[in-house]
Amino acid sequence: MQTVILAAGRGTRMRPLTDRRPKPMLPVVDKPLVAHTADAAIDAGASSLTLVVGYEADDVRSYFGTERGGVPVEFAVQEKQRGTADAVRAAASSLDPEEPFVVLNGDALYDVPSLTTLYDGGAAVGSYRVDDPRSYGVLETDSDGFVSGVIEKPENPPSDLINAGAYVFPAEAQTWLNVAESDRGELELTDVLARTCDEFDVRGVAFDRWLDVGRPWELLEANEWKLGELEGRVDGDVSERAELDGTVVVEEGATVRSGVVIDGPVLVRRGASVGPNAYIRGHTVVGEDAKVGHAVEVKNSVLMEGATVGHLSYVGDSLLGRDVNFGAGTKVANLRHDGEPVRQMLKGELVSSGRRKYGVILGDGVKTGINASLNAGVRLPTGGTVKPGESVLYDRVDDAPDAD
Ligand code: TTP
Repeated sequence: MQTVILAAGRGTRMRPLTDRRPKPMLPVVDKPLVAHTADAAIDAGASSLTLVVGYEADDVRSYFGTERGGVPVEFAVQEKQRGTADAVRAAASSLDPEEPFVVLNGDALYDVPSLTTLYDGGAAVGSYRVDDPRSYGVLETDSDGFVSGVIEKPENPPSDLINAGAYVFPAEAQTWLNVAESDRGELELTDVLARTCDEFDVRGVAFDRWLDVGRPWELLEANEWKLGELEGRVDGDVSERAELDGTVVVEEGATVRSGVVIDGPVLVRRGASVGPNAYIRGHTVVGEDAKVGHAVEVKNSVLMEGATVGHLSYVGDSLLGRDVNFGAGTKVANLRHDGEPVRQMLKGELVSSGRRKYGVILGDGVKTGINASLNAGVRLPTGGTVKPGESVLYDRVDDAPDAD
């Protein structure tokens, strides 16, 4: 089925990681987030892909080109983020008007068997079961078990199934995309869904596994999910005096030196170097050309391309942007003394990450001086610096709207 993937988001909640790349291009294990969406769609039965791009569109275009997994890929530009219905409208000219179509959010991970069930049939909406659905769009069903609508942030939720941003629309819906602006000033795809529910039987397909990747800790979760699916292999150069346990992938062109201990699942990408005498554990990605040096411990973290943690440092539960450089002895805190979930600033508010262990989120090119210490939940802006011996207790990213 022809498939539209929405990837025009700015990803403001992912700041500072999205300062220089769109959220769908953030790395999840060995490929960008949106490539996982696209590949799941292809496995589930997509016959063509139209990616709706906007912010930093060229990044997405150059990654995908014109074909993926035997399926043609096209791009549609949404100049301004005016809402999800507007995004699909931008893609309409590349759709066959006589055929139904699938729409997927390009910043979510979907399990393939559930997505296949979504593709195998008529109009449908994907959903996911959560304990407390009150802050989401919640699915309502009629007496025949079909979806009758989605209610946004209800005080008394009609079900525990939330809208997972995955839809099969009938061909007719291509002409229903000119919806009115919602209260929050956007053109919403859920309004198109509402009309589809009025005129068609809409299946609710509950996904076994699904993850919306909107906030930095969800990028960690996304990497945890996909690292868990890796099969171990060593194509790179690993010293016989290194110890690899659990699932470990060392890509061709990567080096693991003497005295290193790696407890998987861990991915060491091409061009990366680890050791000597380093300890990597938990769900960790050492990105392309990244370096983890002597006496460094890295736990449950993502080191993006070219990040360097040279010596005597600790990195836990953290996201390090491209070309971050740690001075010797830089330490990351990832736990509160009171054991409560670590909080992080997000669009000007302090919010709970829900994680007891959560470290730092560092923009591309951050540099720390020797013996810097970074407090749990702190974000540092792209290109930011930390003085030798400095203790960074509070967030330093500007979340003002004009920082866009
Ligand atoms: P959101 O996660 O709501 O928006 P975002 O990705 O810009 O993130 P943030 O709120 O942090 O700034 O978007 C959901 C999906 O829809 C996501 O895949 C991006 C996509 N989208 C568009 O393509 N165009 C749009 O106009 C909007 C609102 C979203």
